[in-house]
Amino acid sequence: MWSRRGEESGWLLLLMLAVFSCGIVVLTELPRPRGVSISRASLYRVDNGGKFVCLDGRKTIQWEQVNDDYCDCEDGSDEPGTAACPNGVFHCTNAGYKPLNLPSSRVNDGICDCCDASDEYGSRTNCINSCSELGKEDRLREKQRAEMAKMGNQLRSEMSQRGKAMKEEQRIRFAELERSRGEAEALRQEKGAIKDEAEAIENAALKVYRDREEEARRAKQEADAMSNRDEAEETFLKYDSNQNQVLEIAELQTRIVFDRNRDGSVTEDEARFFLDDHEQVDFETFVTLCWPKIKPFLMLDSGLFKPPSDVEELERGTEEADLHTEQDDGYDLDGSEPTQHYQEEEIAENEQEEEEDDEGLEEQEVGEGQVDTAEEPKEEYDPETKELIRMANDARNQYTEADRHVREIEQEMKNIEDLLNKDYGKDEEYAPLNGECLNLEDREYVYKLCPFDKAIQQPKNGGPETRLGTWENWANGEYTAMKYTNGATCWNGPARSAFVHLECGLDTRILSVSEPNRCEYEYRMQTPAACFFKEDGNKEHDEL
Ligand code: MAN
Repeated sequence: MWSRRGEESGWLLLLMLAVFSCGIVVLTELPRPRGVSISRASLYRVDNGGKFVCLDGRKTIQWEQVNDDYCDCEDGSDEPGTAACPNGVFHCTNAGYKPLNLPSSRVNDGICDCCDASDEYGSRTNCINSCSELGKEDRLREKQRAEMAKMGNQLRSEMSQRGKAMKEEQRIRFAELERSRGEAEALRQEKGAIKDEAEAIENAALKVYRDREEEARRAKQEADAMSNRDEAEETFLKYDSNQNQVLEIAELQTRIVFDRNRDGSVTEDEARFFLDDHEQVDFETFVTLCWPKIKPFLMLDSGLFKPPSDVEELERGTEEADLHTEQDDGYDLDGSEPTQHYQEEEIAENEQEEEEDDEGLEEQEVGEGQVDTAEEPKEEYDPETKELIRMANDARNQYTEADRHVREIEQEMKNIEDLLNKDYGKDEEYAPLNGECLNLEDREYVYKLCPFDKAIQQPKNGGPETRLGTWENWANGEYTAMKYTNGATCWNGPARSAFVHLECGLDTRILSVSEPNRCEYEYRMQTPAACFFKEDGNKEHDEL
C-alpha cells in the first residue's frame, strides 16, 4: 500500500527494488506509479485522504483507481502504466541506458519496446533486460565521440592558429609591398622620362629619313603618272587610225584584242565599253576615263596583269592570254603595227617591278635599323642614327621592365587584399583551406571543390569541365555551410550553384556530392575546422 511513511522511506532506498502493490511500483529511491518518470513522480503524491486529482485538474478519483486498467481521467493521467487510456504515456526508466516515453498503447502489446522490459510486465512475451548492454555500447560510442571531439577541437585550434598566422604574414607582406610600390613607381616615372626623351631624339633623326623617303615616293608617283600618260598617248595614236585626234568606236572595232566574248569580232558594244560609253573620245577623255579600263585589259590579255582575287581565273587568263598573244601578234585588222611592241615593253616593265618588289621584301626582312613605313627599298641608317635607335630601344626596354615591376606589385597587393577580405570563420579556422582543392570521383564525374574559390564538375570521359559555382559566402553564421553561385548556366535553366555542408572530421575531404535539383549541387565535406564542441556538451541522463 502506498503511504506517506512508505514515500519517506522510499527516498532512502538506494538499491533498485520492484514492489508490486495496488498497481504501484517503487523502482528506485523515488516511489511512483508504474509508467511515471522520476521527474514527474511528484505529480503522483497521495494526498486528500487517498485521492488522486487528474493532472488536467478536471476530476478527482480514488487513489486505487490509478493504474487499475480503467481510464478515468480525460487526459489519461490515471493510467500511466497500462494501455487503458488512448492518450496515455508510458515511461520506461531503462536504468543503465536511456529513459524512454511510449504511447501507452504499446504496454503489454507483446513487443519489447523498453530495454528494461518494463512495458511488457503483464504479457507472455519474454523480454530480456538489455539496458546494461546497450548502455555499455552507448557509453563506448559516447567516449569515442568525446575523444573525436577533443581531437577535432585540437585540430581546429591548430588550423585556427595557422589561419591567424597566415593572415598576419599577409598583412606584413602587404605593408612591405606598399613600400616597394612607392619606390617602383618612382623608378617607372624616371624611366618614362628617359624613354620620352630618347624617343624624341630618335624621332627627330628618323624624320630626316622619312621625309627623304616621302620625297622619293612622291617623285616616283609623278614619274609613274608621266609614263602612264606616255603609254596612253602611244596607244591612243596607235588606235587612232585616221589620225583625227579622236578615237571612235569603229577604230576600236578593228582591234581584235577588244573582243571580250571571244566570238571572233569586236561588236559596237564591246568597243563602247572601252570608250566608257562614249561614241568617240579625245585624248584627255581617253587618258582619264578609257585608259584605266583598257590598260588592265591589255595586260590581262597578254598575261601580265594578275588580279589577286581569283587564282583559277588568273591561271585561265594566263593561258588564254598566251593564246591571244600569239593570235594578236601581227593581227591588226587595219594592218597597222602589231601589238608586240606594247607587250614587250609591258613585260620588261613588269619584270623590273617584280625585281623591285623582291628587293623590297629582302630589304624589309633584313633591314633592321631602317624606317619601316614605305614599301620601297629602305635607305640604310647612318651609324649615328642607329645608335640613337639603339638608345631609344634600350630606354623603352628599361621602361617596360619598370612598368612590369609596378604591375606585379599591384597584382600581388590585390591578391592579398582579396585574401584578407575573406571571412575564414570565427577564429580564421578555415583559412588554411584557402588555395587548396579537393576531389571526389563518382560514376560519371570528378567533383572538385577549391574552398573560397570555386566548385567544378569534370566529366570522367574527358569532356570540358563545368563550373558549378564561384565562392559567394557562408550560408549561415555558424560556419557550417558554404555557398558557391553563378556557375555555368544550365541549358534552359538557371545558373548552376553548389551548397557545401560542413561537418566535423579529423581530416579535410569531400564525403559526397549530389544534385537534388537539376543544376543545384550539394557537397558534404568534413574538416577539423568544423569541429566545435563545448567541454560540457554531453547530454544529461538523469535516471542512469
Ligand atoms: C550536365 C551536368 C549535369 C546537369 C546537366 C544539365 O550534364 O552538369 O549535372 O544536370 O548538365 O543539363
